[in-house]
Amino acid sequence: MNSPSLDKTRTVNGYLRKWWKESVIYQIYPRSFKDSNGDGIGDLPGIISKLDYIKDLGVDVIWLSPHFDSPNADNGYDIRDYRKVMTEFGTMADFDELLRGIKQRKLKLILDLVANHTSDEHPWFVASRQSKDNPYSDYYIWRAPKEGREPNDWISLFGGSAWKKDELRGEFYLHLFSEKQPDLNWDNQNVRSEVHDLMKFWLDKGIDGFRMDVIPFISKDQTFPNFPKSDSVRPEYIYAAGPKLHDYLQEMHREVLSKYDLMTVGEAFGVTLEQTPMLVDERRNELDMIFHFDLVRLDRDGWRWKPWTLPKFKAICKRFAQGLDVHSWLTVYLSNHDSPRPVSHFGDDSPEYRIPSAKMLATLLLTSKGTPFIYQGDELGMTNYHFTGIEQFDDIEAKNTWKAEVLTDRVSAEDLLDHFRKTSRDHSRTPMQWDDSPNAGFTTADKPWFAVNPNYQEINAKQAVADNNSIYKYYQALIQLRKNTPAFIYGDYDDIDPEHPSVFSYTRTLGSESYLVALNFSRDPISFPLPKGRKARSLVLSNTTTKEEANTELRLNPWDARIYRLSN
Ligand code: ISL
Ligand code: CA
Repeated sequence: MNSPSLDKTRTVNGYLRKWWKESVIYQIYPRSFKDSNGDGIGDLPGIISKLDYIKDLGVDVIWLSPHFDSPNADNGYDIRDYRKVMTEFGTMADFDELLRGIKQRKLKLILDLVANHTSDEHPWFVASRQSKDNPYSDYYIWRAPKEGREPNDWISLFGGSAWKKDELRGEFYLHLFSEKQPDLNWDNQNVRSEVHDLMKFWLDKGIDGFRMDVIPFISKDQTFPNFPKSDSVRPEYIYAAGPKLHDYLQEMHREVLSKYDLMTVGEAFGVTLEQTPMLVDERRNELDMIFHFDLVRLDRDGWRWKPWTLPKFKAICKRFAQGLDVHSWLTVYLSNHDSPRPVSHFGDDSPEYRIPSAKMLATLLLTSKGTPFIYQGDELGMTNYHFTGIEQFDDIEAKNTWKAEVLTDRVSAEDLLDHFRKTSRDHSRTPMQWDDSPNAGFTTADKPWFAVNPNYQEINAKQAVADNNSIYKYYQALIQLRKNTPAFIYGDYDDIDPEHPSVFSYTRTLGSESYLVALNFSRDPISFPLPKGRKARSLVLSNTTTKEEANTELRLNPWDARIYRLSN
């Protein structure tokens, strides 16, 4: 923490100080980050070559999406060998050099623990399906057919049934994701010990923690009742409410997490705000923080897109910023490798407003309450990709949904494509745009593994780093401001005008320090009255050249973002 006012204190505003509460985290999806050997696929040496770029942005921690050996049915979220680097990404020596480079730059590294399931090519599953009485038979969840059918009506989050009949073993196995991602049986103590051991393998190399993939799903009610009749409950809320989740996380804390100075963030698809303290209250010794999905999926109904409003967006932000006590910490994110690009999702990716709206969203991300996560390329204002046909998609979720919905004539191809154009995970997986050379400098190969967004000529890191008015430079300024302003980290949050249809304005207050953030989520110029008795004094930062020192009202330009220091 750079701020001198915090140097010596152990608690701030009632919160215990922790390095991960004061950090800004940058997520790398290695497949799409940087290719170093011309095979069209991102790799670890490619990341090493860009560590200075990451360091210069001002972030503190890198979250690396899975780099482990995988057949890539789900781009690495289907692990075949937890102790081997995926061949396309390089070698263990490359990993060791990456970690050295990260440490040398005083950065930290967290890895992606995918332990709810493995690849079906993992040796454990290969053995498990051989018979019902070998040491690995119960590493996964097998059930006999029920009247010749699947054991219950659970569905895969990638479409279709969550049960697959294995002809060799003659039973069904559970897969909450693709058939190539069989769920591990966490009720089996041997499975839990195996996971603890693989965690220690990487922790003993010196990594600084884990992002834990769908960790709330690891415990299942193994009587496997059908879904509750009311079809209003989405499957992820059932899957995230297993009976022994907290036992297993507390055991993991005892056996592994408590032995290292690390941070953990659970991907909590299907966990509500009300359930959050059960997972992250520091007195429970489970996880440090979790990712919620309420905000990034406020416009989603399963794979379908639905309209959203800013008051709804703000209500979610307020609920989370005010809904936890000092013993629970939050994350803040607008995107990751599973979501569309923020400037296309929540901003305005038109040529005229892409830059101000991307900066406006960055202002929200970096002045909100909770540890901010930046996804690779968002610091450049990278946009969604203009998909025109299903053959352009790579994501197994898109392909499986297409099979389950279009090939069964339940939905028209055009209808599904309309939704995918707004919601697909593939939007965030187009290669990082480094410069205006062929394939955006991502690879020297003629054909990268996935299409490069053709707008790389004007949207790329080389241009951004050289342009003082770039989104990248604005992210740098915001990150520095956040680090030097404890009020943005530990300060109280208050929404100034929850019902305003286009302006999002809130204060962050810590003791006598109070800041007002005003964000115009529209193309309309708006006069925004300040709250009675509050005067916006000095303008600290803005995404435009305005110098407006406001007293009673702000005249906001389209997609304007302003940060003012308030005087009480
Ligand atoms: O699209 C989704 C569900 O329909 C996503 O929200 C995502 O699948 C879910 O949040 C779980 O994501 C994690 O686990 C998946 C993997 O495909 C995602 O990339 C990962 O982030 C299975 O490992
Ligand atoms: Ca490569």
